[in-house]
Amino acid sequence: MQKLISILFVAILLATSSVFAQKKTEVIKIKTSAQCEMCKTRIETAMAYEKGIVSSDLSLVDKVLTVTYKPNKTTPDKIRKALNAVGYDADDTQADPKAYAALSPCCKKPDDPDHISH
Ligand SMILES: [Cu+2]
Repeated sequence: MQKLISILFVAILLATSSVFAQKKTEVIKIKTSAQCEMCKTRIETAMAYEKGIVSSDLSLVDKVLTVTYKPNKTTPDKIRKALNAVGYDADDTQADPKAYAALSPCCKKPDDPDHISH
């Protein structure tokens, strides 16, 4: 009986450690169509609510979003789709037209006639 308990104990330990091993994170960089500080807040807030995303940071210098995520919970494709859903292009994927139309003029792309700079 004692032996059985210790075998079970080891099995549980192994199971838990494999769960921890899966918590490893990965980092991707996504080129976005973000323009300003408002975009940065909007994007980083949206990312904070996305499943599997640990953290995100948008650089307004090169408009690149750096995302730390759990590869067992989400994928780069899902992250790009989440960006599209709030109105931004992400690498080669296009912004959702309705979400883009709802953006403030300063957040629209510079080549858009609706774009107004701050
Ligand atoms: Cu903006």
